[in-house]
Amino acid sequence: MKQLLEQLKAIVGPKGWTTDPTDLEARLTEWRGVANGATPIAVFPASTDEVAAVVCACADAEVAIVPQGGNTGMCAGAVPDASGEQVIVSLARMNRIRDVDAANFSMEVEAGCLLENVQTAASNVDRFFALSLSAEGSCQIGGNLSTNAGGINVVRYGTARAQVLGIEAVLADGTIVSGLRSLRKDTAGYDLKQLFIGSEGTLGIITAATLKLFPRPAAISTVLLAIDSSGDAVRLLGLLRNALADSIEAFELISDFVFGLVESHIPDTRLPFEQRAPWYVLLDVAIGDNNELLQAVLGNAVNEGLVRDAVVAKNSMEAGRLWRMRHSIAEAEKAHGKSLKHDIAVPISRMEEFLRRGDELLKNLAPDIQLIAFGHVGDGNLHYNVALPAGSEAGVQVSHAIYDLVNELGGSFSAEHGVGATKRELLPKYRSESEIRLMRTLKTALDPKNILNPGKVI
Ligand code: FAD
Ligand code: 2HG
Ligand code: ZN
Repeated sequence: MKQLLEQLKAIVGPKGWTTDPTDLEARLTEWRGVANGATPIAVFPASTDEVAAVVCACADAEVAIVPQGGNTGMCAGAVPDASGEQVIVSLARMNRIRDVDAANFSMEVEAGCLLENVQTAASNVDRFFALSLSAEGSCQIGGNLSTNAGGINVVRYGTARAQVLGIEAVLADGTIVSGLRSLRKDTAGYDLKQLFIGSEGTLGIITAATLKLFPRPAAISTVLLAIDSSGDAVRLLGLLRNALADSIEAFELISDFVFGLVESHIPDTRLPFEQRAPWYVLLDVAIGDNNELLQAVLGNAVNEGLVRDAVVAKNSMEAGRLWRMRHSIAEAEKAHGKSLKHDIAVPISRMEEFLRRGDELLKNLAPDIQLIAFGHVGDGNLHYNVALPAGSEAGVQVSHAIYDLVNELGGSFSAEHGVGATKRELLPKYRSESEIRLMRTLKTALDPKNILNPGKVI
């Protein structure tokens, strides 16, 4: 190991590494403080060639690599294990926007670009990069692609996977695979970029990507709706989709308990309704100046008994206030205390049944539980998190019962955050044997020494 460390330091130069325990601290633990790892070094290569040289050196020494972006992931995928023998490779110094091609609606960026900076670079040439999530000020595009991140705009634009035209990646033997084409159509051979998207650093290290840009959406109206039941949210989604089609940019469901947590833990937050409701939907509609259509559709929803009360933001400041409440949920939940996260998806048509049966199940298993339910119902993806009373031992049983229900309804135990280290044992349980075999075949073919993020996903 000592010899490898000297080699790595030489490859990345004096600004490209740290062994200082204080610098390393935040890199060894997941965002919520779960999973504490150890490492002899974090390296910060400044180019794709340096990443390749680092990987070659680690492969020769058979030492494992943990690729790290902004370390905002929620399943301990970006932190090393406790052995102290895994090297962190951070992409933070590879943060250049290489090229923006406004005419082609595309841009080429390095993996370490913060998501927020990618969005700004697109907006500077009057284009729109569609991925958006609460951690956008600190997560990196490489991390977003490696986790196939979702966020609030999936209902209209799809997940991270759908925002990519090309990928440059370094394989486990140090080979650079350069597929940075900026084409919408390309049927020449296998679509290799998709191997690296969503594979959480286990099949290669993403060093750059060509991203798809969209025209800026029409002026957006932000609306907060108070509703009586989660079932009404699903019916409302159907009604709005029929009437407004693709202009729905975001459709988020949040329980009253969750907004209560935000109001308790995040300064200057308050719901704009006089009377509270059990649930709320936060909606962005790119309606332009067609306010009459929006008013008519909302009026219709009220007449159908799907909406109890509504607030339409009058300006961007009011919209910002509403979205600040939504984007503060994870922070508020963390301040509230420990909770179990269940980042699940079911077909939207089964969401109501999931919530009804989930409620019954929790009442039977752990009556003192607090349900922290919110999320991207427009995509069928809900954060069905639960806080258990201190000392409760029901955690594992509760999680498994929820995942079994999700599975029965044709859903997924991991819809957004990935598998990482914390959900690894769930994969063989909820994926078929043939799928697992194929995943293992791919892993072994691409990483025969198992040095890329071992202990994660598979
Ligand atoms: P990291 O956490 O550093 O890494 C995530 C995984 O990708 C790890 O397995 C790591 O090894 C691997 N990896 C990182 N970079 C590379 C690379 N260049 N090449 C290969 N592998 C790599 N997620 C959502 O999907 N939707 C949300 O709405 C959302 N909201 C969030 C809100 C908050 C407040 C927080 C803290 C997190 C949220 N997340 C959300 C989770 C997280 O932000 C995403 O998973 C994000 O995509 C991770 O990016 P990152 O750069 O922090 O990656
Ligand atoms: C969100 O949608 C994130 O805010 C975080 O995916 C979810 O904290 C969570 O469980
Ligand atoms: Zn989410």
